[in-house]
This record gives sequence, C-alpha cells and structure tokens, in this order.
Amino acid sequence: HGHNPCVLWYTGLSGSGKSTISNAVDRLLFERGCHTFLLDGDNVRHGLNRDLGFDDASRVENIRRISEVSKLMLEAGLIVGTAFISPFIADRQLARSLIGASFIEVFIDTPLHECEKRDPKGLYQKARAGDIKHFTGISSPYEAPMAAELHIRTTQLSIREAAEQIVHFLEQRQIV
Ligand code: GGZ
Repeated sequence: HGHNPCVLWYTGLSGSGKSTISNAVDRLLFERGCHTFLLDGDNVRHGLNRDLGFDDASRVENIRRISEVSKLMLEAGLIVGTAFISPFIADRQLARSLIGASFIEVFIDTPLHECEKRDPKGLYQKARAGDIKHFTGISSPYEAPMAAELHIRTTQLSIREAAEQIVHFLEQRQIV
C-alpha cells in the first residue's frame, strides 16, 4: 500500500498522552502497510541526546537534533512520528521550516490540571515539591500551538478516537 512520507510532530505537556496516541497511530498505519518510525524519549533521549538535560538550551538542542533526524527519515520515505514536549513555538517553527510541507503539527491538548491529576510517573508531585527543576508546566513554560494542523482534545476523546482522527486527517490529505 502506497503512502507519502510526512512528519507527525506531536507536542504537549508531560503526561498529555503523546506517547500513547502516537503509538496508537503507528499501529493503525502499520496495519495499512505503511512504513513508519516513531521517535520518542525512549529511543532518543537515552541515545543520541543522552548528553542533554532540561534547561532551555538543552531543549532547544534536543528539538534541533530531532528535526534533523526526522528530515533524514522523511527523505528515506517514512511516516515519522516525533513525541516530545517541544515546548517552544520558535523551535517547532524551526522544525516546520526545515521539514517543509510534509510537517504536520499535532497538539495533544490535555490541560495541566488533568496531566497533574494523572501524573503516571509521579513527576508533577516531585516538581511541585521542588525535587525536579524546570519542569514543564510547573517551573518551565509550555507555549501551546496557535495553528496546529491537528488539535486533539484528550478530555473529549478516547485514545482510539484520537488516533482515528489523526489517520483520517492523513487520508484527507491523501498521505495514506
Ligand atoms: C519536563 C521532564 C523533565 C522536566 C524529566 N521537564 O512524562 P515523561 O517524563 O515520560 O516525558 C517527559 C520527558 C520530556 O522530554 P522531552 O524530550 O519530550 O522534552 S523537551 O521536548 O522539552 O525537550 C518527562 C521527562 O522527560 N522529564 N525531567 N524537567 N519533562
């Protein structure tokens, strides 16, 4: 089954559901025979970017490297997913201009209070206690997208519905 390569650039707070939703999308695309690759904290922050922390400069460099790697994978013909907080508008804009028309920004919109309520890894609690410095949403900013191609409100959708909405967008764009 043919498809056009693209980059699905997920952005959202820690615990917003980026990993879960991007994995669900990846599975749906795989079932259709699409060649995909998902970049996330597990395979990037522990490898290529293991030298980077969470201060502003590190996040900028994290996103810059991920943008460049995404571009290479795009050139290899893949549907690339990137699941990082990517909190700064300027850095997402840089990724967009590097990648061009194949860049699709997906805002995983989960309000901070909801992420904090879920707190699957207990990170918000640690951040509130001051045990994690510059934590996104607590002591480091998150700049929400104003014109993302896709705006997923997770409080109103199941994971499956969110994933289907994203795949539907790709169908409409004749990417898959
Ligand atoms: C935000 C942090 C921090 C700080 C560790 N701030 O929920 P998680 O655990 O699995 O996802 C978060 C992840 C964020 O890394 P990213 O590479 O996506 O961030 S960025 O795009 O801003 O560079 C969280 C964990 O790392 N984590 N410390 N201080 N998230």
